[in-house]
Amino acid sequence: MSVTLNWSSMTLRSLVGATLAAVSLSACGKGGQTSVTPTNPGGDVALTATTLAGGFDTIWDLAWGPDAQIWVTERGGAISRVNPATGAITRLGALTVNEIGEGGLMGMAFHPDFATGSPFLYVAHTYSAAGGAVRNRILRVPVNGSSLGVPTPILDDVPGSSIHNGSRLVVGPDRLLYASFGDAANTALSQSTASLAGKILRLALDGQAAPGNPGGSRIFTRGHRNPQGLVFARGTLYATEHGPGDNDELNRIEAGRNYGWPDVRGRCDGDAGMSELSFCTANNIVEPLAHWTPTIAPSGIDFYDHARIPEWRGSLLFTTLKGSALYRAPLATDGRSVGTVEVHFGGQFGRLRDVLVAPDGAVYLGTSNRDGRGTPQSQDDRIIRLVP
Ligand SMILES: [Ca+2]
Ligand SMILES: [Ca+2]
Repeated sequence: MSVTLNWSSMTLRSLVGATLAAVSLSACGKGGQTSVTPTNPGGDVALTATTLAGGFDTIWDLAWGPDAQIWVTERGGAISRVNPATGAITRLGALTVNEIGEGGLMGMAFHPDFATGSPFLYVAHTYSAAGGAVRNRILRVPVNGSSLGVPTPILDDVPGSSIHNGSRLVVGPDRLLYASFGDAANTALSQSTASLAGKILRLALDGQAAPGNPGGSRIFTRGHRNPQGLVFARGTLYATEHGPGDNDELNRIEAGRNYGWPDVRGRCDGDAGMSELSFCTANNIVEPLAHWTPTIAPSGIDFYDHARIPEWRGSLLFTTLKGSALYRAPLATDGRSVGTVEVHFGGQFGRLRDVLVAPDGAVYLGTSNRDGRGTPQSQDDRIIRLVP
C-alpha cells in the first residue's frame, strides 16, 4: 500500500487484520513507507489523520487533562497543554531534568482530585544526583492556572542510566500511583527486591508504599527490563516492555508477580537459554500476553472502548518507536489474552512515543522523531489526531 501524505488533510486506509508475521515485517522498517499488506481488507477502518500541533522536541507523554486539554511532556523538560479544538499550545513551564540518552522528562499523571482542590501533576524524570550519578525520581508539581509551582520530590534515588529508565505513570481506579522504571542498564537490579529499578511500583499519592503492597515495599511487580507503557483497562493494569534484541512484551500486571527479566525473555520456551524453563517454574513467572521478535520497541499504551470506532472497542492501543506504527491488540472479555494484533499507519509518521484516547473517541499520537534515532520532518515532533 502506498499513500501520498498531505498533513493538512489526509485520509488513510488503516490496516486491519495484519498477521503476526506482517507485524514482524513492519518492525523492520523505520519511516518512509508501509511494508504491511492487510489480510482482510473487508475489515478496514477508514480514519482521517491530521496534525493537531507541531514543533515539539521528543514528545514523551500525552494525557487528557481535567481541563479537557491535551497535556504534553517533552523529554527535555517542557510541559505544555494543547487545545484539541484549535491546536493552540500553551507552555506551562520547564522542569530541570538530565536529558541524557533515553532519559529526561518522561511520564505524567494527574492527582485524582486535580479539579477539586488538589491541582497536582505527577511526573517522572531523570536527574543528576550528587557526584554526577544518574538517577530517576517522581515529582509532585503544583499547577497554578497556566504556570507550574515549585515541585516536591515524592520518590527519588531510583537507579538511572543513559538507557532503560522507563518511565510511565498512571493513577489507578484505586487512587494509587503506579510507576514503571527500567533496569538502568544493570540487569541484576530487576530481580533484586532491594532496588526500585526494573520494577512497577505502587505508591500512595505521597510517594510512600501503597497500603497492602506485597512485601510491604513500594514494589508491585519485578523482573522488568524497560517498561515504557502503563494503562488500566477494565480495572486491570497492562504494560508494554522493551526486550533486548528479541522478545518485546505486552504484559498483564498482577500484584506481587515476577515477569522474568533477565532470566526469562518473552515466554517460558527456552529461547533465553537452558535455565529459562527452570527459572520460570521456580519463580512462577508471568508470561506475556504477546511478544515480538524482531523487536518493535513498544512505548505508550491506552485502552480504546468508545463507539466512535466500533471495530476498535475493547482494544489495547500502543505505539512503537522502532516499529513506527500504532498497534491494536483486542483484549479478550476476561482480560487474560489478546486476539490477532493489527498494525496501523506503519512507517507513516516515524517513531511514535505515546497514544491517547480522548473522551470523544478520537485517538492522538505523539511522535518521537527528534529523540536522536529518528528522521524528523519539518513539523516534528507533532501530535496527530485520528478520527473516522
Ligand atoms: Ca517478561
Ligand atoms: Ca523465552
